[in-house]
Amino acid sequence: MKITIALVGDSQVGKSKLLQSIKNEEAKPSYVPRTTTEFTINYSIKKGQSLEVQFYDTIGGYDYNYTRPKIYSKCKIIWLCYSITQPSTLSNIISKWKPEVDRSSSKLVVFLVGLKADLRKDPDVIQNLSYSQQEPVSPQAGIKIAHDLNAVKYIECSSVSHKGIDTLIHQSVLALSDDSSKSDKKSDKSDKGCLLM
Ligand SMILES: Nc1nc2c(ncn2[C@@H]2O[C@H](COP(=O)(O)OP(=O)(O)O)[C@@H](O)[C@H]2O)c(=O)[nH]1
Ligand SMILES: [Mg+2]
Repeated sequence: MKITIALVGDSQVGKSKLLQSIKNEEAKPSYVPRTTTEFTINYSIKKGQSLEVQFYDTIGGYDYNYTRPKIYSKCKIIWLCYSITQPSTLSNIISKWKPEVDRSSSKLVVFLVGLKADLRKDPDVIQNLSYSQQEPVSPQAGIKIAHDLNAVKYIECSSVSHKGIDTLIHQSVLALSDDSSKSDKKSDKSDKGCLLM
């Protein structure tokens, strides 16, 4: 079985860097891929059982409005990505990205992914946001929006500390694997599907 995942969200939220981390590439300091990229990894879900996970990066700009839906149509899972350091990127998930994904297909499994979690307590980030009476997005706000959007899970991660990334992939694989019906029933009872790293 192959699992296909597209990353969607505003520019600069950290989609490409997340994929770089997954690829385990030591990125050169200023290197960020400019084009839509795609790659596959073999993910080991448990001993003796691995499957292929294919990732599609997307570009948030207006110029790519026509190409993104073509990518969604190849995928089973969408990671709706926003930056915890920029509340407007979460608002745009609601106003722009989720509707765009929904127009493409109603069958996609959607995760809400909070990126740059390492910067939530960063003094510079907090100060810059305070100038416009804002603050970094709280876990509770992320959980609520994920719930409102009918996302399968809310997961936070950092491409710098690598926290949360394995959980994000693991939960995505679980959501489509044979065990998913069992584990979903379990998590429905316990935590409404939100995982915070
Ligand atoms: N501190 C921190 N910076 C990040 C993280 N992810 C991305 N960045 C930085 O945010 C900027 C935008 O990242 P990029 O992956 O190009 O965003 P994209 O436009 O969504 O693909 C780059 O300067 C990255 O180095 C993260 O998890 N933590
Ligand atoms: Mg990018």
